[in-house]
Amino acid sequence: MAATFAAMHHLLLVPRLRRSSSRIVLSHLFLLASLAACGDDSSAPDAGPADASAEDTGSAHDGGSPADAASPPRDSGGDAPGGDDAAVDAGVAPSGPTIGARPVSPSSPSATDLYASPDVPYGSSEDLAADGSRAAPLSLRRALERVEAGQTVWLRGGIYRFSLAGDDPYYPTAARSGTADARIVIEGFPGERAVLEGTPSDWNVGSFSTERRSFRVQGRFVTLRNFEVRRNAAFGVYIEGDDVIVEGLTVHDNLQTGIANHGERAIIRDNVVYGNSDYGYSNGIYDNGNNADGISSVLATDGTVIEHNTVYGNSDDGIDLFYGRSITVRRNRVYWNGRRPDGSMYTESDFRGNGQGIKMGGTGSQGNLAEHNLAFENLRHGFDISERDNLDCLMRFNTAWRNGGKGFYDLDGIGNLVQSNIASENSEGPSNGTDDEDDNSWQRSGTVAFVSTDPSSDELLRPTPGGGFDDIGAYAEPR
Ligand SMILES: [Ca+2]
Ligand SMILES: [Ca+2]
Repeated sequence: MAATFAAMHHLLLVPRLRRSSSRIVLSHLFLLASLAACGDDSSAPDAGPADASAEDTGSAHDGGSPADAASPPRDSGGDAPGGDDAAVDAGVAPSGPTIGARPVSPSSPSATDLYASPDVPYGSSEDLAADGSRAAPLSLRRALERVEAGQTVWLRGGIYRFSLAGDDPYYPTAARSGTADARIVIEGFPGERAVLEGTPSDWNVGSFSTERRSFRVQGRFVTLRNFEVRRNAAFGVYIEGDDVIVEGLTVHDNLQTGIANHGERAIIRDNVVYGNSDYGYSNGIYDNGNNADGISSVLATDGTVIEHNTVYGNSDDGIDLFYGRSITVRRNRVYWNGRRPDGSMYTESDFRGNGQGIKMGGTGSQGNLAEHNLAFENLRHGFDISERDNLDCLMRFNTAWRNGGKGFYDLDGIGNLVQSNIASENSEGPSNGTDDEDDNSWQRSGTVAFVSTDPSSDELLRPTPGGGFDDIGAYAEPR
């Protein structure tokens, strides 16, 4: 990690440059990948609040990041930021829990779409002869090479296996771009289960870079919908292009972060992300649990929305916004991070995962918003502004319960605001009691009682009506 650490410290010295250029010139992909891998606290041995010192007095939060205003609920028929609403074609308002992943309605096949089958080997005579119709599907690789703006690639059911070993080392790459009005969609065929599966033993194969060991989305205006990604040797999904939507995916058991976003204005919603872990690996991007988050959005990912995901049992953090700015994190259900996906603890002495539920960013982060999230039973803090110079972060209407650290860990005096949250039964208390806390449960009298503490309940951690707390916390609406 030495080179990465050096790179990190270099970046720490140039936040102003980064702010003036939203896409800082970081052509060195390994660096990007490494940053995504670290995704958090590489600048410090731990998410260590100890070194925190307010060194800036950012302006008070205006009550919501830009992303907040730009992304209404999905009942508008689509909430792609940047005025791309028409491009989101899943027009049915989802049913399901208020907080956490909901079922994502499939889109409708069209005659011009392409079909991919796990039974068609890339470059085979069958693949070369196929026209990509439902009757004559392509290999996934060939479909991704051919797809045009406005087309959907339908993934027929089965397991698509990828490996760097052998004569044709390959993990899937979605390199082609759609447009705002004609996205490229890669979607699991309705009623079937399409699984993209990597090979964990690829973690140390030759000189392949991190992105080569991941399902890589390089194109712009690409949507991934309703399939499964597992057992990649690095990231489950690695987003490099802007304006990407990832929804309805199940992403698990990858050796690095489940969904790692490096693009601007991504929408990451209704995914189930669990069991991603680098524990047992210690080389480069792997650090015995310290680097595999559920979802990360780092560096120049302005305007990204991470909502309605269920994120649990990842070895490092649930959601990590290291370096991220103007990111909205809402209605996510985040638990057991820093623990195994069955909730059991890592008891090994060399385990290094931080285990924060939602980490709101580090040095250079600004204007991030977390609202209506549940974070419970994570190894450490539920919600964390972990490092100095995280400006204008707003955490409101969230609930933290039974986390191993504090409910809310925040730094004072740099424009952050912790408001109208509920914290209950967190091992180290509700918060660290700074001046930027307002009308939270611990600032009221009485004890919070919940309708349900059953993790499978859609009413999990809803305060008992009339109990004095039902106007704050994750289920309350802003007044
Ligand atoms: Ca992390
Ligand atoms: Ca970490």
